Amino acid sequence: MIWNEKYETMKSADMKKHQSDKLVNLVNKVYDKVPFYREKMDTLGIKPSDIKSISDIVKLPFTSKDDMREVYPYGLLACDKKDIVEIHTSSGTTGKPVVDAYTSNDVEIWSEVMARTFAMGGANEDDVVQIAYGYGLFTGGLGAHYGAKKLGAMVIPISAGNSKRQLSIMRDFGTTILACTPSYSLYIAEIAAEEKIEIKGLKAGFFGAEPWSESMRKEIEEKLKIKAYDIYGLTEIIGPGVASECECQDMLHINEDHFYPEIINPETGKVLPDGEKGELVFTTLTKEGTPIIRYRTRDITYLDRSPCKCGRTTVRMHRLLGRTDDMLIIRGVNVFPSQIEEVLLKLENIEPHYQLLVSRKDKMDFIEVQIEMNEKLFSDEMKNLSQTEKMIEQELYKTLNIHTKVKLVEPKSIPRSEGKAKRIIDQRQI
Ligand code: DLL
Repeated sequence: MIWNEKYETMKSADMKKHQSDKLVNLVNKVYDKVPFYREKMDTLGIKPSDIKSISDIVKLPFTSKDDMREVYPYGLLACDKKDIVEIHTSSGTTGKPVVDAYTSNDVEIWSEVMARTFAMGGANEDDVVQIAYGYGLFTGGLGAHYGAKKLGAMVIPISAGNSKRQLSIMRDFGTTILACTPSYSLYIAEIAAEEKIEIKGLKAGFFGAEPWSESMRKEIEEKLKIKAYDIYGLTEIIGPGVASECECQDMLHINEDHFYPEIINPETGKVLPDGEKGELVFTTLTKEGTPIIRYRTRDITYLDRSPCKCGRTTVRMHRLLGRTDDMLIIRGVNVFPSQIEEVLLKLENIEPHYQLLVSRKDKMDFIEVQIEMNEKLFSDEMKNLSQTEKMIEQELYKTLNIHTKVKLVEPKSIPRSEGKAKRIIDQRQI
């Protein structure tokens, strides 16, 4: 089912007109109401009247995470504080958090784009949606909550954690849809196997908030016997609901009537043509509380405007290929953790639980890839572990072109996560 036929199947020329109208309004509004944007535009010598259509967006300045932190907490408000009905923030583990402030209309938009997300994966009002993303300042829990409610489904707002309870609630209430991070869905599957609980009746899962590979999707689909959909979003823009996969499960449709995407070269800031990989940039066309102009996400992907079999016409993005700040440079070679995951999860007798330990010795960088064996490999004393480790090192070399050290570790020895998984331990700064 297409939730919003009008916008999700809009002709390209009509979408451009819609985006142009919204952009002109937005620029006038922020110039008037947000000193931060007015100063940035004045520095570049740009007036709101210079922006006449969506193609003029390239004249506008970028906004970075640091910009947002500098004006914490209320510096980006484009409306009266009394009109804000809810706030969310990023975790703030690497500095001051960034703030997303929503008017009631913004919450309505958020519900709408998340309802589209669930509908894209075949969910409807008959479904029972278990939301195991964290509730609170993190946008995952409440974003999914608003969308599932708007869809008319029954919501189980269980939040993240307490995995045994997740399973009993799932069984007792007949959950059909699971929403959580991909790593947490595997943890739930693992607890089910341990407790010998058969997961029945789930049909789909909506997973995002952290990187995951195609191999991880296969693993989740097999273990939970569901269809697993990739959903993407970020606090600065609205939370989840920015882009998501349809039944084709190959690319993510961007809700471009609300969030205008561009791909830029991260070094030069120049806009790249469709199909070329670069940094994803978003402008919120309709947000009232904290609208953002040309936000540099640091996420790497490319755009595709070819028609999708599902009938939607919205521009699509490839699932994330990495982040500009997640990229490890090891002895001059760029390495993305997702490339490592893709290789590991295709191998037999290992679990989808791994960690990358990055260290520096004598001015040389090294990666140690720690990955769990499954019970079979662990108990099979005839196998020579170091041979298996060498084999995995060779497989990784074929993809990465650098040597890594692989260490097979005992089953269940790598920490599990209920929210975003922490895959990289970088000891180079210590
Ligand atoms: O993670 C919002 C969200 C919640 C998305 C639930 C999907 C589901 P933040 O905490 O601000 O917001 O983190 C945003 O997470 O810039 C990406 O680097 C990463 N990310 C989000 N979705 C995906 C995904 C939420 N599907 C940052 N695949 C983003 C890979 C993702 N990375």
